[in-house]
Amino acid sequence: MAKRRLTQQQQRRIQGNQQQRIARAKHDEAEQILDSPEQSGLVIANYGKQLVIETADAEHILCRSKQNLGSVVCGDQVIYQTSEEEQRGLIVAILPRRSFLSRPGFAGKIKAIAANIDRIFIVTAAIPELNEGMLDRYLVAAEQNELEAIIVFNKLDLLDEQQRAEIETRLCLYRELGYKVIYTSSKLEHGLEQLLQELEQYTSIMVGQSGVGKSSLIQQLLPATEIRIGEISEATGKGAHTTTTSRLYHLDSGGDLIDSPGVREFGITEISSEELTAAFREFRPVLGHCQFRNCDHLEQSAGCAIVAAISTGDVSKQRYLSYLRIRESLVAD
Ligand SMILES: Nc1nc2c(ncn2[C@@H]2O[C@H](COP(=O)(O)OP(=O)(O)OP(=O)(O)O)[C@@H](O)[C@H]2O)c(=O)[nH]1
Ligand SMILES: [Mg+2]
Ligand SMILES: [Zn+2]
Repeated sequence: MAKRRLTQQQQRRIQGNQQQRIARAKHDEAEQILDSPEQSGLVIANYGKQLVIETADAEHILCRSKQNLGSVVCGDQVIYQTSEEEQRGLIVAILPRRSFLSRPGFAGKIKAIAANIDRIFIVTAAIPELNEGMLDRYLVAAEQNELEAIIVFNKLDLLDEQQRAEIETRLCLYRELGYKVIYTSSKLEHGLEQLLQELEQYTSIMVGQSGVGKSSLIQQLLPATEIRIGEISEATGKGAHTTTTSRLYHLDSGGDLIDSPGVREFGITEISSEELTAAFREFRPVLGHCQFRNCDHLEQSAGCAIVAAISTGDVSKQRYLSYLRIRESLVAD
């Protein structure tokens, strides 16, 4: 018998039937999972649609999350259910978060970074070069989320005496603001005890530009765990984004530490101008002291208490300029 050619209508019907079958199979699978008991777990890695959960028995299982749950991130405590084979899970709820860190993503979207963290370790380094503008933006994010920020300066081994002194002077500004600054070298295993001390008992995250050595530091803290570390591109002096997904590690000395992928830029959004002003902690003592209640704290604003504090040395010009730049970036959004 000659092979019969299907009409377009028949083809469409077959395709439609197939799609229905796939949808039904997916639905059945979800129903089957949803019949199993609810358990709680901790999200320790996020690979986009797939997440890894640490169960109460310290086992790791691969999960996806139920639709409409929103972003589930590293550090989230979740309720999940497993299929009969117990190999895959479905996250059905996120437990209330005590903190949440996010950054602007593409097309005005907010990219969730981590949840339930207490401390944010902002890692900077000799290479890529220390960038105070970026540091200030991370500090704003920390202040906005009421997280304690600690500044780490890594790759100290790459600097000579004079260069070290110069960096110390630059970071002294931040020490005076009350931020702890830790100098490290994962190459020389320098500063690691101090780092560990600050990490104990807390859930922390390491953030910072790609290639500053976040993963290298974590590797030093967890020698028994294999962590991917990247090469700095010789051409650009920039890292090649080695860590592509956030991952939570348990430290032997207590405390959890999340390694996060480096970023080129760290922008600030979703902050009101009042919140931004208060995020510069040295501005707080003079807030409300401007001559006009609706003062916009610009250099030309008459009777601005912040501008006045620059001339008395209570506010550094550099930080003030950083503040203005962030404000401009908010307006441009
Ligand atoms: N000289 C020197 N090099 C270091 C030090 N720490 C890390 N490096 C090197 O810096 C490069 C980048 O290190 P990573 O740990 O991958 O950097 P990262 O911050 O995790 O980068 P992303 O995952 O891309 O965000 C690697 O070639 C490391 O060997 C250090 O203390 N001294
Ligand atoms: Mg890394
Ligand atoms: Zn003012």
